[in-house]
Amino acid sequence: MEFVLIAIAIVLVALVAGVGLLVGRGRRTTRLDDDAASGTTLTRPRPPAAPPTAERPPAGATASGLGVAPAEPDAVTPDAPPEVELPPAVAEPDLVFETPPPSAGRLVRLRSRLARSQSSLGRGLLTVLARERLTEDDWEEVEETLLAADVGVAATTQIVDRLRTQAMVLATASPADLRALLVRELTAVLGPDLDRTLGTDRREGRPGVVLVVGVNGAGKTTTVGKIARVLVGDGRSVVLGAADTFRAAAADQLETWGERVGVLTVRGREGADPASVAFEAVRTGVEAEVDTVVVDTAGRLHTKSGLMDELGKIKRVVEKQSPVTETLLVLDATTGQNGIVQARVFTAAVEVTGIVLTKLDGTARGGIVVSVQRELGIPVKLIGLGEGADDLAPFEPEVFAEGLVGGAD
Ligand SMILES: Nc1nc2c(ncn2[C@@H]2O[C@H](COP(=O)(O)OP(=O)(O)OP(=O)(O)O)[C@@H](O)[C@H]2O)c(=O)[nH]1
Ligand SMILES: [Mg+2]
Repeated sequence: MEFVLIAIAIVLVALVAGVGLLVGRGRRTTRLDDDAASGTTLTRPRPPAAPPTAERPPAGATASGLGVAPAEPDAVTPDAPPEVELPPAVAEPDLVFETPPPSAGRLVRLRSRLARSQSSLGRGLLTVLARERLTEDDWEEVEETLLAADVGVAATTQIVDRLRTQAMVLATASPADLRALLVRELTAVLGPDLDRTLGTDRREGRPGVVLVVGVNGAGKTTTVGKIARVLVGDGRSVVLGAADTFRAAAADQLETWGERVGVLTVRGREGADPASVAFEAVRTGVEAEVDTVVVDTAGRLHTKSGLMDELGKIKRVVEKQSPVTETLLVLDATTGQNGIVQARVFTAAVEVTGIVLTKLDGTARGGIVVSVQRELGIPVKLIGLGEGADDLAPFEPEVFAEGLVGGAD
């Protein structure tokens, strides 16, 4: 009897040890792609239904053919959370990516999304200006309409002054002429001569680097995803950097955008140093010789000095690899003047070269474009006109003014 019990115990111990070994091996293989040195991971777009793969490529092989060698498995920290599996080294022939439309002409297509501004600003102004003899009260109404649309005091004064000098013309103008006149005056305050070229081109044999900054929820990640699509649509090659390591979901969100158009995302573990992720992203872009690396950042509203430190560090570290060619500040148009106050914190921290105004589809205050540009002295380069993947357009003053006034579609 005793012998039987001992035999059962031995069998049980052997079984437990065997299961333990298997579990251990399983875990080890899923972490093979974890680059413990930098805390970053390279993920290659793959179809959603792709079978999981935890195989390490043969020695000397590179992840996704981009010249980025995965780290040695021995260097993995035991407590590291499981990372995304390494994609197969060979290209998958069945990958189907979306082909976004090119950026040219997007604003013409999207300008009807300015409907909310159009009904309060454009129609309001046209109705008043069409009156037979304009009284002081009428001019005051014009002024109030412009101010209510966030056009700002200086630009409102300019528009009203210029319209008043043309009162004789207005008295006899046809509706079409009136519309044209209003479009012209609005265009004039939108800075038609500002350089709005997006700095995305390769420079001195290195990729262009676009850094995207802004407060919580302004639309940074969405904008980075949409910019990737604009660039892909225009025939450029792109790498994305998920330097928002504050939440894991932020990197997932960005990666999903990249996957749809076949763009690679470099990401870090939650809590990793944002500057090191940005550095890795740009290094990957340099090695792969892509046209542009676009880096998303976290939107925490830091204390001013914290923000300066973090963004400044990201820029400095990135520029060890390649110069930052564009720093875009994303502002939510629905926050109005408040957004301008927030913007000043960022412009003090980094040299912002362009503004992206998002959610213009959700506000009646389209005139915010005018005040943002005037108060910050930085051109609006892109505008967001919806949650759809291709609802981001290069900013064109005249087309925008036409959208505000309406009646052209
Ligand atoms: N209607 C509309 N919604 C937009 C636009 N751009 C972004 N959004 C929405 O705004 C929300 C926030 O966007 P995110 O891109 O996650 O913002 P974020 O700045 O990255 O946010 P954090 O990472 O939390 O700082 C999402 O629901 C977007 O779909 C736009 O142009 N129009
Ligand atoms: Mg984000």
